[in-house]
Formats: sequence, C-alpha cells, structure tokens
Amino acid sequence: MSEAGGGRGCGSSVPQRAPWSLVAATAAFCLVSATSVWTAGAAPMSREERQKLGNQVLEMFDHAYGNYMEHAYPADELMPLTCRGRVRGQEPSRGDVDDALGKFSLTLIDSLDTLVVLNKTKEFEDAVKKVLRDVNLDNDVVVSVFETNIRVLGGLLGGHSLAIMLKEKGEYMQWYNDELLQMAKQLGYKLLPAFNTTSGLPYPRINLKFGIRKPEARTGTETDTCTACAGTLILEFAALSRFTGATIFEEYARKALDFLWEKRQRSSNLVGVTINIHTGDWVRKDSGVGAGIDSYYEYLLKAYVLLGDDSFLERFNTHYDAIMRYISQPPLLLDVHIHKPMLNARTWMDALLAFFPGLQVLKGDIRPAIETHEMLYQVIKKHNFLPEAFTTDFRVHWAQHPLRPEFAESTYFLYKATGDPYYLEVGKTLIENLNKYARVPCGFAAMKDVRTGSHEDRMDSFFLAEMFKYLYLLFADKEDIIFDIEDYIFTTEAHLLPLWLSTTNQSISKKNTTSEYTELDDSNFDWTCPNTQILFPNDPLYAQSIREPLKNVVDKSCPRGIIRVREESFRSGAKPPLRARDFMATNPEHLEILKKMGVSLIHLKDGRVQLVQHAIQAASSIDAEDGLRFMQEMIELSSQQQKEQQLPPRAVQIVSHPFFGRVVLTAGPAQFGLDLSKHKETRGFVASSKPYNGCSELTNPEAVMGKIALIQRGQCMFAEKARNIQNAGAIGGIVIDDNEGSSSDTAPLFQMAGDGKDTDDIKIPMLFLFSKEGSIILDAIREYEEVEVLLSDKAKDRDPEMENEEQPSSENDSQNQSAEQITSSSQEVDLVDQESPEESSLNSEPESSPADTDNAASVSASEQNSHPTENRETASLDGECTDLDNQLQEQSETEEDSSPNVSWGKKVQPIDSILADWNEDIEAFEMMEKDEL
Ligand code: DMJ
Repeated sequence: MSEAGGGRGCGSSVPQRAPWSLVAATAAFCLVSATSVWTAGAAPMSREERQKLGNQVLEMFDHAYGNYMEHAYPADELMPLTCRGRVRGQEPSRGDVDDALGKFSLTLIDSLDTLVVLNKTKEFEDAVKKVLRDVNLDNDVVVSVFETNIRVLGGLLGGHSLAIMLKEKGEYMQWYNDELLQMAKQLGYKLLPAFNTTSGLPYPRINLKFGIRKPEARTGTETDTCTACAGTLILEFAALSRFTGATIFEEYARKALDFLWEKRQRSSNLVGVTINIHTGDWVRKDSGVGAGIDSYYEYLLKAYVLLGDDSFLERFNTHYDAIMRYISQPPLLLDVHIHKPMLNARTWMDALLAFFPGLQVLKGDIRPAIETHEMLYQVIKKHNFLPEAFTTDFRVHWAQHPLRPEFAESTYFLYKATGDPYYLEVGKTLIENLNKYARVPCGFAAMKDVRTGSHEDRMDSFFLAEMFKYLYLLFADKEDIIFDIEDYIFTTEAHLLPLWLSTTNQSISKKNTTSEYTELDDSNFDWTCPNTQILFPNDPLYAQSIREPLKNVVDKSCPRGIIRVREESFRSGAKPPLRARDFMATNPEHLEILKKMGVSLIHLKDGRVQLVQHAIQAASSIDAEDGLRFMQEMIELSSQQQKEQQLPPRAVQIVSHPFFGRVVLTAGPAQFGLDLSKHKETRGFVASSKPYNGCSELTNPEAVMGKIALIQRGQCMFAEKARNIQNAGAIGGIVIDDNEGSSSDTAPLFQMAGDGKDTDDIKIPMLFLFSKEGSIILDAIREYEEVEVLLSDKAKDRDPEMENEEQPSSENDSQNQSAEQITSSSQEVDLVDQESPEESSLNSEPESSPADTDNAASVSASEQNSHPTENRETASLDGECTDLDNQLQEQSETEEDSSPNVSWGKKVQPIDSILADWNEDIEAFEMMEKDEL
C-alpha cells in the first residue's frame, strides 16, 4: 500500500502509469505527503529523534531475526522462550495456527523484503542464497492455502521484486537470475489443485507434496473456507502471472473473487465469515471487517490499484458502502448479520480489524480511520497491546496478543495521510511496549495474556514481515530507504509488489475490462475523500479535533452490551428495544415487551426463570429480531458474569540473572492461599521440595525455608502440598505438572481447587505451571543454580532497573479465601472459528482426580432482576455513566457475586443444552428470513 505515501491528493494528477494512476487521481485516494504539512497540535518530532527511533527498530529487528537465524533456522519459526525452532510434528499441535508451518523456513522467506526495506542489502543477498540452497517446497505437510499464499508465495515474490530492483541498480544481486520467481512459480502450481471445486473457491488446505489427492494428501474433505481465505489471492496470483506470463494463476484468483461477489448477500451487500466451497452457501452469516473477512476487502481495493481493473473498485465501493452503513458504528466496527444488518452479531471486536483504518486511508476516508485508530490506541494504552478481542465496553475478551502488526500498519498510513506527529508518538509507544513487555533474551515473545503480561513461546513470521517494516517506514525519510517505496504496493503480509505490473502481461484483465477509465458513481460516498490537500494545511488541528472527543472513550466507558439501538426507532420517537442488561422479571412492562418479542418465561421448579424465544410468536419481524438480539445479549451477559466469577490467570516472572524479569510464564491460580490480586506479589528464590510431590512432611525444610517451593503435581491434593511446604517454611509454592510436554500453549489453564475442607489455614500463594513452563524454571536452576521468581497477578515492568533491584522481602499476608465454586472453559482460540468468549477463563481441577466440576452457565433470570446492579439500567441509554466500570470490577473482585438476586451461576442448565434449544429458535428465525427473501 505504498501508494498511500505518495503525495497524491484527490485531484492531483499522477500520470506515471496507466491505468490505475488515472483512476486514483479522480477516485478515492486522498493522501498527502507527510512532510511539512503539520504546523500545530502534537509537537513535531525532530529528524534526530526519528532517526534514533528508526535505529531502535533496526536493533530490534536484528534481535528477532538474529535469534531466529541462530537458534531456529531452518525451522519455520523461533520459539523465543525455549530458544529453539518450531518444527511441525515435534511440538504439540496448536490446531489451525500450525497450518502456516510447511517446513519451508517460513520466517526466513517472510523476512526477505523486510531486509531490503531496512537497508540490510548484504543480509538480503545471504538470505536469498539460503532460501535457494535450503528451502524445499515439496514436503508431505498439509498447509493452509491462504497462509502459504500470503506468507510464502508473497514472500518469494516480494524477494524477487526487490532482487531485480537491486540487480538493476548494479551493485548487489548481480548473480540473480529469477531463481526466487521460479520457486514462486513452483509453489503456485502446488497450490492450484486446491481450486478444483465447482465454485472455483479453493479448499482451505493442501498437501504440498500430494495436493488434495486422497488418501495420501490427508486433506481435501473440507467443505467450508473463510471469505478472506478464498478472497486473498489476487495480488500474489496476478503478480505471479504477470511476472511469468503464465496466466492461469490470475485466472483462478479472479474466478474465486467473482464467485464471492456473486454470493454477496444482495440486500445488504455484505459477505459472511465462512462459505461452503461446493454449494456457495454462507455457513457463518455474521459479517465484519476483522477475522475471516478482513483481507478480502483489502484485496479488492488493492487489486484495483495494482491491476487497474474498475470492476474491483466498483465491488470494493459497494461493500464499503455497506460496511459504513451497518458495521461502522464510530469509533467501533461491530459484526452484524448479513441478512439482518441492523442486528449486531457480537458485542466484541477482534484485533485483526485494526488494519481497517489503514485501508480507509487508501480509500480516502480519513475521518472514521482517525476515530477507529484512536479508539484502538486507547485500548492499547490500557493493556500495552491490543488483546485478540475486546468488548464494546473495552474489557478484555480474548487476552492473548501474538505481536500482530495491524495497528502499526494503520498508524503508518495515517501518518502518511495526515503528517500529524501524533502518529509518530504512537509508533514510539509501540516500540517501547515491545521492548518492555515482549522482548525476551532470545527474540520477542507473543503475549499469552495482556492482563498478566505473561508470554507464549511463539514469535510468528508476520512479526518480521510486517511489524518492522511499518515501524521503520514510519520514522524513515525518503533518503533512508534505498529504493522508492511508492513504486510498490503492500500485500496483506506487507510484501512488496511493483506497480509496473499493472501494464505487464495484461491479457487476462483485458478480457473482462475496458482499458479506458469510466467515471464511477461515487454519490454514495459523500463522506469519503475529504480533500486533504485543502483540509490539513488549512486546518492542521483537524485530526486532533476528531481524536479529542475519543480521548477517554476507553477509561470512561460504561459497561454495556450491544451499543447499536436501531436509529430509525429513535428518530420516529419509538422506544428503544429492551436491553438484556436492563431486564427485570418483576417489571410488567418488560414482560409485555418480552411477549411481543416472542420470548416466554418458563418458571423452573427451583424458583428460577428460564427464557425461551419462539420467533414465530413475535408480534412482527422487527419484534422477532429484537427478541433474537435480546436472547443473544442474555447469553453474552451470562457468559460475562460467569467469567467475572472466575479467577484470572497469574504470572510467574523470572527476575534473576540473566532473565531480569523478561520471561513471564502463564500460571494457574489456586482457590486457596494468598490471593495475589489483592496482595503484593511474592518474590523469592526457588527450591525443589523433597519429596518432590510434596505429599508428606518435607525432608529438606532448610532448603525451602524462606523460598518458593517447587512441587510436582500428583499423588495428593493441591491443598495438602501447600500445607506441607508451608509447614517447612516456604513463602510460596509452584506446582509443576507431571504430564510431560503439557503446555499452556496447547492445554486450557485451570484453577487449583481446594480439598473440599476449610483451607483458611493456607496462607502462602500457590500457582500452577504446566510441564513446559515448569521446565523453563527447572532448566534455569540447572544452569544458574540461584533462580529468583516473582509470583503476581500481573508481571512487573522489566526495565533495566530490575537488573539492579534490591530483593524486597517477600510479602506473605494471610488471606481468608473461600473455596469458590468451580468454573470452566478452555484456553485455545481460533479467531476464525470460535464464537464463544471463553479464551481467558479457567477450568478448575481438584488434584488427583478428574475435574468433577459444576460447569453450568445459566441464562435463566431470577424473578427479581437479571442484573446485579439495578442502577445500571439507564446507564448507556441516557448517557449518565457513573463509574459503572469500576462497579463491575468491584463486583467481580468480591468473593461471591454480590447480587443475591441473580441466579446466573451454579447448578443450572448447561449452556450447551440452552444453546441447543435456542438454535432451534434461531433456525426457525432463519427459515422465516428465507421466506421473507
Ligand atoms: C498477517 O499474516 C496478515 O496480515 C493477514 O492478513 C492477517 N493478519 C496476520 C497478522 O496478524
């Protein structure tokens, strides 16, 4: 998307290369050069400081890339905590995430063009030689077609694009003879069998060696794919066709895009998240701009830029109109249903949508880009990173952060569009946070939980492909880069493809389009394309004035469910629909509304009330829609409340030499002992207990006295272990899983349950580590003997001071803890597939026996009130937001849910069975929808 940087405002003529530049001049691109535009607002950043930050980015890249090359290569990725390569099959499977790994040195290929952007030409030359020498694209591995396309094919093509550029310059790469392109072509042919479907949509996975041929391939049975998976091929495939003259690649990618376009929901012009590759039916009918769809939209606009084909712009504009009409609720972007686009499908947003402001810059729609970006930045300021998902009231929904680059990408494009130094400050914060919280001795580690600051043994290849490029370019001047970045377009993985491809080997596009530009109907886009040439120089505070009202959007937000209230209802003076959080089962008016919405109350024997909706019993389709939304809110509310009753994960931070707090391990809490969220952290040296299982009086009390005892899981209750080490004088305990190879990367974390008796006598904090995390501590003891750790609810900042810090005496207050009811959920998340907000919640396990847990979640409401605090009922409607966020927090911090009126928790109908009931209703509703259509 480098064209974004190019001083091309609306109306400025850019007659460099037909046809896209002509179109760009009159359509949507509203970008100004970043230089010398800004005269007020955030203080300008001096060239010196920008250079300093640029150098810092270079040093960080060296740390990430150097450690990968030294400790992981030729493996696909670096595991930065254990400092080794991730080889598929040798590590426990992480599910779909592993489908990016094809035993083809993924990180090296994904890093190729970053090396050139960062002016590391010599290293690039070496890297290309390594790729040509070592990489095998014929492995018997099943990989994701989408990931292989954007990372590997894109990486090879980006490498080739810059290799030929360097060769032409005459100094480097003189030996190069299109070898990377030949590899790209080989890979392209390997991906083609995936398109062997009647629809032309590709299978989601392919075996690099056997294609989809059964049975050897072990794939080819899937029926569904995500929209982004099928719609994010055109840039790489078209580039491959145009570089090589082999038209088949561009043809296949175009066919897939044509099919998606045909299948768009015609009344809303939206697309769903997943589609059946054989029938073309939408499998998931929710629609947003984040996970599962994101780069489909990105590629429509960029395909137009790269290929100059008007039909792509028309499609993009049609979708964009729908996005701005239904999904955009500034500053939020919220998923809706494709058939009922006024109906929100979620109350949370995912981190992948952070790319969207960048795309809006390319589109020329600066205002909403500034708004959404600012909202995201507020979330980042609260949690240091963007959690994988967060709610509309900005609470963490999925707590991990795999060092995603999307926010840096949008920051870069907004800076290029506005020249506002504010965005340089944003970039500086990103750099600081990465160094402070993600940097580990062997690279940069993904965040396992942004709330605790704990790490995951993972450094994805996109971190090198994208993050460093965008951060470096943000601070770079034209002369800092050895080529003109504006001659290239960025793919979704930030690989660079030259814009001159638009006029090379055009035979395919010629079939479908006219080469002449025809004026597009832009009447729907009044809000787009503010003429930045006029706007910013005349009003340099423009961007700031858009950001200003959003400054406190996160901190001062009220807890709320779905924010959209049907606007036309308001306009016509009608009452807004009843929100789940406001519902009171004793309010006759509410009961009347429920009835209208087709929702009935079933009084259960135990006094609780269950809600069931029959859409066909609703007074009208609008009421049925409200009823469905009300029920969805109830589920959401129920799961949120359930979540608030659960103990969050804890952190074990290694603070002694040479870690100095840089390695943070995710730990499970205990339902007994010192509560680390209410007390200061506990810090101490570790010592193994004898016996190691801690199931009897310790024989080495002198070794564990005043220390944090390490105990192995198994053979007795967790509480018994705690008592034994406490009696020996330990100030804390870490139970290490005895299941070899277990890891929080692959297993859901759980809470250690008490022994069913009174555990008030246990005063020390107890945490649980899976075997892999535990072995990091055990290995450290073997290597350094003295290992000091910090047990806490959130990792302490690891700045250089920690390296000199005095050891504070451990805090060891007593704390009465009630053995709370056990709650459940799993930890693994797949953004594309997962709907439920369960990622960061914990299972609870008693020691020695499988969890006999009461996992119930209830969507039943008590007779009294569905919500713990009655005064919350008017909060978001009349805007009187008292400090409800805090109230909520306080509630969740009390031992029990404070409301006596609520029966959300225990011994109630399992959520699955309730969902099954509701699914019937939803199906009925969908049938009704079909009839309507
Ligand atoms: C990258 O691989 C690409 O940007 C993709 O389109 C989705 N996001 C990841 C990084 O978060």
